[in-house]
Amino acid sequence: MHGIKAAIVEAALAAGAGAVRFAPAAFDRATFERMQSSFERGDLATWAYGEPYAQRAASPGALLADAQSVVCLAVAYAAPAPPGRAPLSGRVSVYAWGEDYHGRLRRVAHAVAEEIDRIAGAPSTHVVCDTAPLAERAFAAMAGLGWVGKHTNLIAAGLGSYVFLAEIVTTLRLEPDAPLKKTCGACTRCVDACPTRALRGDYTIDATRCIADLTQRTDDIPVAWRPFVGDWVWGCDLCQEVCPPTRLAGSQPASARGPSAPEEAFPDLQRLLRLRSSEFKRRYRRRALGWRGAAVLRRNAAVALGNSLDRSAVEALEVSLATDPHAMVRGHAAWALGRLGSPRALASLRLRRGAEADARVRGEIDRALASWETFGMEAPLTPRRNLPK
Ligand code: B12
Ligand code: SF4
Ligand code: SF4
Repeated sequence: MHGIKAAIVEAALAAGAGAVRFAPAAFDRATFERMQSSFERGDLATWAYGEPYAQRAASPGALLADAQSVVCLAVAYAAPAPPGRAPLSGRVSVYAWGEDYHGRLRRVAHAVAEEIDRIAGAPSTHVVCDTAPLAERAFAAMAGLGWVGKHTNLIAAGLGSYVFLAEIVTTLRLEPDAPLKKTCGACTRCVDACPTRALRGDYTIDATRCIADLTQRTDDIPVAWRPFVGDWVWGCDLCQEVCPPTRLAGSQPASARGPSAPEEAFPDLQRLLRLRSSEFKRRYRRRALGWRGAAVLRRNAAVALGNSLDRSAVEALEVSLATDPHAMVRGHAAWALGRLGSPRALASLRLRRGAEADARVRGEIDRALASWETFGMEAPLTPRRNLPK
């Protein structure tokens, strides 16, 4: 048994995993109940998860008949940010820099699965990388790979929380490792750093207000949350940036590959706002931030430009409001112009009010203008050609 586990660990480390531990594959009631409670609170409302998902997520046996063990892998992804940052640039979360991480994760996990199948002498594995209904953090915690922190990410011992998780569910019976006895103790840094108060401090999250969720939803970002999204155009790292064990771990040598271009970490927002399908296919389709399509990225760029409060963004937003083919993007451009609130921004909102065909976008324009009118701010009624910035 120990020899088999040692061989699996060796194969996993050789393939690029930072840590490997073993959990039992039995249905786990505590995981089911934790998950159910979070669904009942509405924490995952944007994901349409329900009780059947919670049942499956707590049952590795639902993925592979006669499953006995779950081999849990942590793959480190911390990387140094490129130096320097241009004005009017947005931020992309570290996990989404470079090639889509699913490819890298699958390569590591499949190499381990092959070794397990070789040891078993027959196919005996099912690989899980992010997309399957399995409570990956819960099984990783059970295996003692790390502990779930108050930011709800798994903090892997010695590696911190900038780790992806992958699992190999197998019919091989492998002795489970013990969970760690660690908790966050009195620390609340992540809770205090979260701009939307998504983290409650009791190891749960209201994901509907998490910036990572807001930037990847395919419908409107609720108006109340837009200012808090700040300059993030994909994901958010604020709660992990302040996390002491994650900071202490730093960038692991195996993954200390910064983005190949600063644009990956800090994209030019005005360029992103113009992103159309041919450039999207070339630059983003194979990256983690591409999976929701180009319009979602343009919408996020509009929100970040509004949050920049930088009047030099007005012209790009005017063009977006007048020409973007997607009503959602035009609506968020209108919001952003309202947030910038310069005379020229308000004038273009008034100009577009009459020309806009979509009722929802007109609603956004009205709201953007009303927020200034309520406070008695005067915007020019007639837009002129050479308006001041
Ligand atoms: C939906 C989803 C999201 C949603 C919701 C996140 C959430 N916290 O639930 C959103 C879009 C917000 C999101 C954001 C991010 N995500 Co995400 N996401 C997922 C996904 C697909 C499902 C998560 C899920 O089921 N959530 C529902 C909750 C209730 O379940 P849970 O998170 O598994 O929580 C369980 C544990 O916390 C456990 N637990 C809690 N306390 C304790 C205590 C003990 C003792 C034990 C044993 C267990 C335990 O019980 C809970 C219920 O079972 C997983 C992949 C997967 N299949 O698991 C990736 C995953 C969780 N995401 C991941 C990443 C990297 C991120 C981001 C960091 C990306 C980013 N920078 O923007 C952020 C982090 C935001 C945050 N603070 O959580 C990684 C996390 C890696 C890690 N180290 O934990 C995962 C595992 C993907 C992967 N395969 O690597 N994500
Ligand atoms: S990822 Fe950002 S918004 Fe989400 S919980 Fe962490 S700090 Fe809050
Ligand atoms: S910042 Fe502190 S409380 Fe939050 S996860 Fe890290 S150690 Fe835990």
